[in-house]
Amino acid sequence: MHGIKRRSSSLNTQRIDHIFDHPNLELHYGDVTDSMCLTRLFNQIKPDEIYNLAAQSHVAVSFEQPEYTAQVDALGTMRVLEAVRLLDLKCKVYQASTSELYGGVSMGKLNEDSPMVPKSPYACAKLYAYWMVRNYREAYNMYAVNGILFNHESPRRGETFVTRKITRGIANWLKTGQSIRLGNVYAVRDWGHAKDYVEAMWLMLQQDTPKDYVIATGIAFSVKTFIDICMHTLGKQVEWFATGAYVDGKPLVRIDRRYYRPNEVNHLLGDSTKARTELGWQPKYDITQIAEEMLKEDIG
Ligand code: F7E
Repeated sequence: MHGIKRRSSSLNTQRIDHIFDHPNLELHYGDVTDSMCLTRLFNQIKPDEIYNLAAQSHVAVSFEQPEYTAQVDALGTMRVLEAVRLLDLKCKVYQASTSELYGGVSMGKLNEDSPMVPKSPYACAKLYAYWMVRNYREAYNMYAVNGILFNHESPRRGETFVTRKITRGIANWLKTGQSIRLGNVYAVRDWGHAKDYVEAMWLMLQQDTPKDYVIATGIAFSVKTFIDICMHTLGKQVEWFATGAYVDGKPLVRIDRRYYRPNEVNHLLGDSTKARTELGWQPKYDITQIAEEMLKEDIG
């Protein structure tokens, strides 16, 4: 197995440290903004499967860095597809697409045919990538698929995404009493476990025909409810007010407008019937198990 990592002045491989020395893993420096490097690496490796998970993946940050987000998330995907096409590789390509494409305009369950109304520079860039994958599949008969994944979490989730911010924040609150500053706690997401979703990615590349699939649990909760679930697993009740939340009379959450987004995606709920029927996929983890696992890791 080969991986591509970006050069950084500080170490950035913490999340793969446990497999860093695995004899079957080879890491290469590279970047999806560098097409020559991609072409050279693909030509050298001759991969059977490519998983393009490279992205500026933070929705809020994409409003601050729209051009960079487009370079990586939109044009980066095009560079991957073009490199495969120009080298005439017979490899399969998985594209990390996203529920953000839907924009949260519908309160219903979203499937592969639901309208896409992107509401952030991140979602706009990912929509371009989504269509390029479909176009390369049709125009060049390439095995390229979009996995339209809803939010997926685990103890390895980046610290600035809301679930991890909450589980780390609770661990810190237990130690120091310092509250967690959050934005819109009424936003609703369909949260699954990254382990289940990675299995779905792999399944998508093991089929006879390349197709796009929604991967979701089919159950959605607000950020506020995620906090309630976390505290419930610790045997505590949360009291909510307009300005935040209290536990045992001590502030746990403070609402901070700095974490509101210029355009919010309020509600995302997925329907993964197609993946369940055609891939035989189904999630093994529910939200409580996800919260428990993340808290256990962060509280230690
Ligand atoms: O926010 C709200 C925030 O940043 C979830 C990425 O993996 O999933 C992820 O995108 C919700 C939003 O994830 C804070 O406004 C409130 O409504 O954890 P998140 P996301 O934006 O849904 C999709 C599928 C992707 O493709 C993305 O790459 O929580 N929220 N307060 C907050 N969010 C953050 N980050 N921080 C807060 O303080």
